[in-house]
Amino acid sequence: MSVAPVVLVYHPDEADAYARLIRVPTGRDVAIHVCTTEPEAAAVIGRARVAYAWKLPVALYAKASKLEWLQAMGAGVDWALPGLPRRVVVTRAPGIFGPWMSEYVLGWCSWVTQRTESYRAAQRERRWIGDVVPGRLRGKTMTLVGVGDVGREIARVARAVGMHVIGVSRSGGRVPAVEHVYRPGYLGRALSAADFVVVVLPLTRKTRGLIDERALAAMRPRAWLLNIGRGAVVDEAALLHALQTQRIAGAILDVFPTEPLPADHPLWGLDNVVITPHVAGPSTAEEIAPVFNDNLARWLRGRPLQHVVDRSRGY
Ligand code: OXD
Repeated sequence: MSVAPVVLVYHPDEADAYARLIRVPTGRDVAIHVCTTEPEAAAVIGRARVAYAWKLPVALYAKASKLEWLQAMGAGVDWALPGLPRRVVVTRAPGIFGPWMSEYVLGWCSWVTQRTESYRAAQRERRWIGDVVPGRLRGKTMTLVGVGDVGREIARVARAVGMHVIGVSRSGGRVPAVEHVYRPGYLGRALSAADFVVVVLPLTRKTRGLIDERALAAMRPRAWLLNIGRGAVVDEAALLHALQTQRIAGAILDVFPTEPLPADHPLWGLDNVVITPHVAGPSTAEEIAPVFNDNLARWLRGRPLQHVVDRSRGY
């Protein structure tokens, strides 16, 4: 009698919701274990051949001797790779986060150009500020540092409102809706053209600290930086300095090297900074389920998985 392969579903808050949406192809069987804590997962990981997880504690890897495939529930996989045995295939969920993040980006860019803060402040004081007029996104330039599946969707939406879009990528290859894609060696040139710089890079050895003092110095003083990728891609001390000295106009920050951002962090106090708590691209069980279910069917049939992370690149 063959034993049903063990699938470990791990999420500290929503493991049940993810597990409930798993669809096993007719005629196949899997044993689904729902875990919300590390001790629960530790009791299963030694038998699990599949992990469907939100930030599976890496301490479990030492016991994961049967693990063959890890499906990440979030956008990034930087948490998953260090220490994970090479034989484990890691898969992502592309296509899910771009629509969320493009609304976030365009929303906050409009917040800047529409001078939302000024009108709201004036309203609180019952003041009619007819001399303050909004700007437009049309004709402004967005530089996307990172043009993977999320960056491409942001480019598409930004183009649709008439923005110029420039990109930076490892290969410098053409991307739809992006007027010019620069290689990292030309980062400064790409940044110097922007009204809005959007950092949407995964965290890898090559991207850590990429937006450093020099990169920030290349930005125009009226430009805004949006970071929705990973906090550590931006040199936080350099950014803080650029913001405090108004070297750049401001920043919209969703991600930070330390999360939650400590309450005494100086970024909280800056008027030209918007802080959101890592919410630009939320994961929902409903959206990730089809990606997982399609791969589960493939895995059960011994077929190649989709959206496999390139371990040498780190994304
Ligand atoms: C992440 C996410 O990977 O928010 O951090 O999805």
